[in-house]
Amino acid sequence: MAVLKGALIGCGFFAVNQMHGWRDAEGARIVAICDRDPARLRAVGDEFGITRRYTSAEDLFADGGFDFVDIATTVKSHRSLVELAAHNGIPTICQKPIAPTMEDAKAMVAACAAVGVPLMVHENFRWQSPIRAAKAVIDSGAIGEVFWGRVSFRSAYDVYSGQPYLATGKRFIIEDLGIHALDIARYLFGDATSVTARTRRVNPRIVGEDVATVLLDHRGGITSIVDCSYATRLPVEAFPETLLEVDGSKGTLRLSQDYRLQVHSREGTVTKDVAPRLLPWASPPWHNIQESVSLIQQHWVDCLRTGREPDTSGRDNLKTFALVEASYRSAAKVKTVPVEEFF
Ligand code: NAD
Ligand code: 89V
Repeated sequence: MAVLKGALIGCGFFAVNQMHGWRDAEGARIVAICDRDPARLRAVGDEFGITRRYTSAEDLFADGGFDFVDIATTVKSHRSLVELAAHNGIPTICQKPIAPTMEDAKAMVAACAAVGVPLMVHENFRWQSPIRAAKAVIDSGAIGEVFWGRVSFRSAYDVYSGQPYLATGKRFIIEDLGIHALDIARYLFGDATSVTARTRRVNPRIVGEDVATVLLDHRGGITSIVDCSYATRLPVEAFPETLLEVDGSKGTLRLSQDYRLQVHSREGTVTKDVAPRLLPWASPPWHNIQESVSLIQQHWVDCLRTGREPDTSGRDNLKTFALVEASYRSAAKVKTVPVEEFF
């Protein structure tokens, strides 16, 4: 099968991971890059040996010569770039969060559906190997029928130095990080029907909320808690680990710091090291996220080749984004919000 050719738009902080992931991917390679900032364009082009370089996405699409586009810009530009890709009939990956509003997100999904091009949101946290190891335990039935869960991300890591825009937005932790944890909750416990959330800003130097606690009611009757914080000073910094607690009718599962997966069931208690691989280009503590970038990008290639809908398609991701919107509405109104309000 011919190798798929990709173009990447947005050569910033995170795109470097995506470029490494594409270099490792089987069946795809990046042939063109675009960034409106010439310095960033040059840095990524030189590092990865890409000679086709554009400062305008319109010029990139006009020249064409690629089978898919990977949009790695920040959220404000997502809708216009995805619509541009749809207009050009190009299968598209878009970084999370899909959009600033549900209205934009739905318009993007509709634009791609109207012309029949696949859209995948780069929602990579569910692709982290420790999370997948936990999912495999749940699916094996070892802990019985799940009735309660917790997805937790608590840290005091300085995310603002690498991603300064995170300190300036009205919305912060739910939109940027909680979105991953909410997606993991859907992945493990099924779709949610209502949301009760509380938020708070602890760091006075940022604009948005840096602490959020969300209670979710899931369709199958599971209750879960998603909690995230960038104001939590722990004896051992946990960034960027997502920790899990899952209770079932026959046992329990705990994914704790340092990637320890403990499964307690009638057969006894087993603790396993489920640390992610350290890819040659990765650097701890980011290697967990970096590995998931490679995995989700390979998933995209495999889906594109077989005509399968990606697990985190735009259509699927509307259900995760609705939880983000519902969390903000719930926190603002101090009441429980049905997720159906967003559909
Ligand atoms: P960044 O600001 O460092 O990089 C964005 C780049 O896009 C910049 O170089 C900017 O010049 C370029 N750009 C913006 N609009 C453009 C346009 N219309 N045309 C061409 N270039 C344009 O941001 P970042 O930290 O790399 O984040 C990018 C995206 O990745 C965000 O959506 C963020 O939420 C997401 N992200 C995801 C993860 C993850 O684990 N999935 C981690 C970090 C960031
Ligand atoms: O995933 C993200 O978007 C990142 C980080 C993991 C640092 O929060 O902003």
